[in-house]
Amino acid sequence: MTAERRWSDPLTPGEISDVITLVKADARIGSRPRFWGIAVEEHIARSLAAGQGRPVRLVVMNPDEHAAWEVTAWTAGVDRAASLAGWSAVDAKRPGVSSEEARMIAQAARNSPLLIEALAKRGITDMSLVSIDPESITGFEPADLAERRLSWGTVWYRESPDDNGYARPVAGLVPILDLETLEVIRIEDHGVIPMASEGGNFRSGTWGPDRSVAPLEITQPEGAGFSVDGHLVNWQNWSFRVGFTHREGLVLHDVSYNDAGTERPVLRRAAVNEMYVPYLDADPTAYRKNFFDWGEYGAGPLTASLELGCDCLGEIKYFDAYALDGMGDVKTISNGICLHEEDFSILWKHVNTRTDEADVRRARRLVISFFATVANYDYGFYWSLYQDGSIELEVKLTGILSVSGIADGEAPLSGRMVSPNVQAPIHQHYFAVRLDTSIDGPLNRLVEVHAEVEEDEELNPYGNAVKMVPTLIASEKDAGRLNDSSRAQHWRVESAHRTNRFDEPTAYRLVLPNTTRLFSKPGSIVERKAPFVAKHLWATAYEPSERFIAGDYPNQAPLSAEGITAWQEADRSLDGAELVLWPIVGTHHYPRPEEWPIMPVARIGLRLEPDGFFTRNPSLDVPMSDAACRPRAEGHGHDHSGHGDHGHHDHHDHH
Ligand SMILES: [Cu+2]
Repeated sequence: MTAERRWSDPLTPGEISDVITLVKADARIGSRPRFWGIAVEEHIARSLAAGQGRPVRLVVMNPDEHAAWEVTAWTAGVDRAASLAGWSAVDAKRPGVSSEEARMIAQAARNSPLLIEALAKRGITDMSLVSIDPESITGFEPADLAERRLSWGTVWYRESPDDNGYARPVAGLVPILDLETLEVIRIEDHGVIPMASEGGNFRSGTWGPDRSVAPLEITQPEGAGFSVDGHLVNWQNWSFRVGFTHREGLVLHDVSYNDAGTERPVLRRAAVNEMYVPYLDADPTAYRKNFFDWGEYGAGPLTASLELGCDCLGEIKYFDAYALDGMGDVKTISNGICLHEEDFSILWKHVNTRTDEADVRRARRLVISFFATVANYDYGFYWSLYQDGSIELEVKLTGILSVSGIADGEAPLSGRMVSPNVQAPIHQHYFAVRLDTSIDGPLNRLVEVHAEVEEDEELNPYGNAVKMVPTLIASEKDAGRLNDSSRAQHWRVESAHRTNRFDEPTAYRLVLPNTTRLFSKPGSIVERKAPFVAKHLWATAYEPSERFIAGDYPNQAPLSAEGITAWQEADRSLDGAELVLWPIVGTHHYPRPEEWPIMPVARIGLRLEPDGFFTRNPSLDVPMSDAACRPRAEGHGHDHSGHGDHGHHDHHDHH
């Protein structure tokens, strides 16, 4: 039996199509409308009863009129039929680009005499082996075209239809594309460079026979340890609700821990809010590569179906995902979200050497994940809940490097050779996470903590005394923070309501990895596009209209004008506020030849750990599981401990 639809549940195919049918009946959208980004208005929906119709907003474009509207509407529910509520014009340049729009402009480009002629100069005449990826152009619009809805193209060649589509970049060629009229406006040709001579396939057998690998099976003889009711998940003491949006993909709502019978909220909402991927290379086919992958495309429709290739092992619950495509149809992503448990090595352990007794507990985590395929790159987003009360987000970066052609005998200035005539530019990936915290209730405080020596000699006679210095981040003007792991720096999110037995506010600790900065020149377009990457943590007081860190419509947006740096100017109090944290987790990617032709997974993420939230170690009740430690008959396979990720086969399979 399925639970009744709750406000935070993903939109259903019926809800989406009912609303789109109403929008399509309106004459102003013209004969070839395009759609983008339907989403529930969560701040209104929050107060609705289960099963009621929900308020949504979406964008519809009329490319013939260079017009776009944000439409508000209600989905059908037990209390109402679907209805439209309002239309408000938005700048037609600014809505995100759908995969359908991308396919249309790519086909138009393949038919363009301008492109056919430029490719003929390079000996390419079979246009069916050419692919063009329209890339967002924000900040790099040619001055004479600035009012048009634009894109620029990266051009790729395959030697056969099943060749790696991203192994042979067509160097020096940059088509400027109009997404509305579907025309190649002009082509920049920076000169012919020899095409990559070596292929980039990664199928089994391409570069030699497969190695032999012993079977490794995960068995859960009594089934999964979690329960799912609709979109509500319960596992050990944790519970949360699964959401899914066009912009963010997977969303976790109402993450809560049952502490000996008391439900204690931790997060009201958690999602990866935006990605920014700037390329730091002046090559003519690379310098415009700076993507807001969520705001300019959208995680929802880019979500990969795990039916196409399964990532998870063990007893798995899949959730299908639904997205609105660019033509107004519902795109079903079967098995878009994966929920499963993983063994995670040791939870805690001690050997009493006086008695030769060992106490050890095996750790387990509940993982909910999805993968988004963004053209060449594949990004996995894995949220894990642990038995010790901690929460982790791990981002897995894999797929194919976005490369450029390079002339014979040249060395890349801002990149690395990965194949003959192919260089991979230096670039970065910033993941802007949004955490609506609710540590023991809605009102929280943010405190930054770092280590310092005690300077008072009376208090520190031996010179070794170190104290942890807390600083309240009292208002938004102080709430753009840099990480500094050399000072043991971290943040504490404290309850404004509840204290522990030591009279401290109950709290969770936010730990960010040693992350990166942009390195580019001040005032450069890459910097002005995304001012939020200048800090590692931002905090705001909850405001429903402040949804996305780079603003509602970052595509072709004015630089630096919208998003979190603009919101901070309100300087609202954070001292006992409905706190929203925006950690920026960034990785500087200096490519390696070993990441070609496909990248082994690279990982980055963040951790939330209980910090005075519980009275003591909350995992003392985890029972011993001795079965895992029994020696195998062959005598060589005690325990493959030390790694916990059974989600991937790479480099774990032969110990
Ligand atoms: Cu990368």
